[in-house]
Amino acid sequence: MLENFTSPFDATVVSLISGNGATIVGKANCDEFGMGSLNVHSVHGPVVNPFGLKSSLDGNHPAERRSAGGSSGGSAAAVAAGLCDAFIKDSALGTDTGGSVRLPASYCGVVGLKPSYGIVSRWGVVSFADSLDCVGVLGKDVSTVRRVHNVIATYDTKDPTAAPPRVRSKAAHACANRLQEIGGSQLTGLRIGIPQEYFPAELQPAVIGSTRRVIEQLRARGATIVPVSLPSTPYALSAYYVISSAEASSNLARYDGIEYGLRVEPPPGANLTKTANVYAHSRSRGFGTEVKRRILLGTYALSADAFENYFLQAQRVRNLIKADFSRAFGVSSVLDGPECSADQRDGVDVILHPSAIQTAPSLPHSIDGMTPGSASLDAYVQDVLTVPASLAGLPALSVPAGKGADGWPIGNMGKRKSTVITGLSRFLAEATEPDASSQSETFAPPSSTSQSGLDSPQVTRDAPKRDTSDTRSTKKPKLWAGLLAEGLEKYDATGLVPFYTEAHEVPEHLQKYFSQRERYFSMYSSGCLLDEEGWYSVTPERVADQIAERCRCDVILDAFCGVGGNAIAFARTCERVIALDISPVRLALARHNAAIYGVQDRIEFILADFLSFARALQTLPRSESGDGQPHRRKIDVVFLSPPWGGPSYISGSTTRAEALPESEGTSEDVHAEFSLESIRPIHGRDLFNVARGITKNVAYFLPRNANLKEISQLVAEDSSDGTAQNGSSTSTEKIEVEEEWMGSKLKALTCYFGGLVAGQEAMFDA
Ligand code: MGP
Ligand code: SAH
Repeated sequence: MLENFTSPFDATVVSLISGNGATIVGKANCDEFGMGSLNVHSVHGPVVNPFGLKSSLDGNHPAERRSAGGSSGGSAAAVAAGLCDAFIKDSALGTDTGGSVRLPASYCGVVGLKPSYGIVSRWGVVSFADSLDCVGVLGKDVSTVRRVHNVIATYDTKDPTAAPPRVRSKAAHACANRLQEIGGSQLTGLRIGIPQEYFPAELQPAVIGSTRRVIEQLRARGATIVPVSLPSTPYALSAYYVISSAEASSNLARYDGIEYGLRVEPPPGANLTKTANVYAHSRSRGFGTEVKRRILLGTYALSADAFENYFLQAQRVRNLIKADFSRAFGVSSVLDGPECSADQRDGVDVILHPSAIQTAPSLPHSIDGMTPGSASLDAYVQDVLTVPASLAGLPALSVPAGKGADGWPIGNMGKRKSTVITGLSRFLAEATEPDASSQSETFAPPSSTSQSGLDSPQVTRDAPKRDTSDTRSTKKPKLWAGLLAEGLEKYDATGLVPFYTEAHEVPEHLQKYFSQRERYFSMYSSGCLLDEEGWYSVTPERVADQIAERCRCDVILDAFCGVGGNAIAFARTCERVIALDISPVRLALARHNAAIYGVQDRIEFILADFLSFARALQTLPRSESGDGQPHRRKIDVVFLSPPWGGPSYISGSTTRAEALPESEGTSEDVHAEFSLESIRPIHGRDLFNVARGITKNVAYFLPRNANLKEISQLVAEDSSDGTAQNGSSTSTEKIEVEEEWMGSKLKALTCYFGGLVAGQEAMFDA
């Protein structure tokens, strides 16, 4: 799809390393769109693990073609082969969605780091699964990886999922304090957890042996080895493939052959009035088999029939996995938890386990010759030990840990509770020094061992417990107790996000919103659910009611549904609400919240990008042609409440001077003004024009510090009817700006256009 495409700009990570003196020596081979565990899904062919070639150089071994691991296999192979020796010698970047840096590191005998989610900017990185993708580092040794990591782990305002500076410094402090407690080169005080679930039957015996050696060395240096249990681990792989494929199916929708990438013209005579016909040819030819497989899997998981059983279930598993880690660490991740959720003294500092179930597998002679189903399943199983850290957003590092029975490298992995890797890397590097005394190759997993002197894990969990008693004679137990009343199960999103009832359960940065919960949803205590973005962007109920009153009509399009604050209010004043959002989780939360208000049946919740939706709408004929073909649905009002670029919107837009060249830019107020330029996903002015292409009746929810001059220019610049007026304010159309106050506090502005403005009612049906 992107074979002949050259990006017109560099990703932030590339600019950062170049700016710090690096020379980019080349782009490495990888699985197409990062999808694969063996690096065999690439137009350039598979990556061959250099270890097999190196060991043949002594003349005693034949060259062996084994996998370098995937998807960032090219980067790992390049480091292992010593091809990257500029800048910081022997390092390369890769991307890790479910193990794509750690697995190749393990197979190639190098160090691979997946930083915490959000620590390294994803801006400019081709997206696979937004909630999991991380840029990682591969290097010959731990100190190299640390140096590169320190250069690229920088806050980037261009990445909306970047961990904010507040979270970074909190993590750094927590880590520094803990390291001070441990102190010195001895590891006295360091608590290392060994998770019993990470020793599955498929693990090669030599991998167990090597892990055991590492554990013994760490213990000899004073570390305390603690068996831990992460009971949801067996469900992680399935949840990972559902979530990552669902996100991929949505992300890869952008490759339609229209704007960039491969374009294959439809054959002569094809019905071009159907947009899908136009896209299908490019997508069928441009994507490889594995990518298509995942798009189909993901699209299915998001379809109405499968959404509940697959997508929502996978999200619940993800939360259970995060909770497992929080319990083992005795503290929640700084990325999403309150200060401390369990007894920290019982928690471990790091968790250690093998990186992969085996040494590098042999490369298949031909990918096409593999049985499609079994081949991909075999490949998917390779990720079994790496995906939990991805689902939980935790940092994880794979370091070489000796050789397997076949003489090939083994990796061991550590996960850390904090977002900073200093310390852990040192411990692991020291622990895996080559003078390791060899030990027996048999190892009983800690949970069942008495020889190792480890106690059985004492881990409790408050997640739903499975009833193991014989239930045949009794009524089937209810497995899931949701927040919604009986009969509404299909709308129930319980478990997707926590339902907070007490302030102490709420992460610090959400406290201010939690204290206003009944303003957002007066029925909050009946079980309303909000995720992080939902908390800081939901429209307070009374404000939403006021807007809904002004927007009374037959059909309203709520282009940015979020957790449903406005959609629920519109359902009370409009016949029909079409609610869009690109986040399946928020859409599920909105539907759940609507069910609490009893209005879920008046709202059509559609997982869609507003821009694509609007584009698709334009291509349909206005009225029914009688031949059963879809036609353009009449939409009376479009409501826009787009993302304002995060909770820091109030500090204004630094680029405002550019946005309005005629402004003086001197007074303090000017600096605090919010420019439409900061609206996501596109410039607020362009977003407005897209909405006006659907109807003139637009309500636009904007920050209280929005620049009024820019807003007034919207109608003058409106090019939706093809009569752009180049900013000359000749338009006679009026705009009404409503201030949304709550008590003595101005919360936001709603700007009304077209027939929604008093005195312009005639425009409503125009
Ligand atoms: P706020 O200023 O972040 O919160 O947002 P708060 O606590 O009400 O204000 P404070 O100054 O008293 O601390 C005010 C309101 O703006 C919120 O209640 C939301 O309705 C809305 N809002 C905030 N953000 C960041 C967004 C956003 O990104 N998109 C949309 N559509 N609305 C937002
Ligand atoms: N009015 C909503 C809040 C909207 S917040 C409420 O009261 O709950 C903005 C929402 O826009 C987020 O949920 C985000 O996922 C969604 N979004 C971002 N880009 C989008 C796009 N291109 N199309 C549709 N929705 C989008």
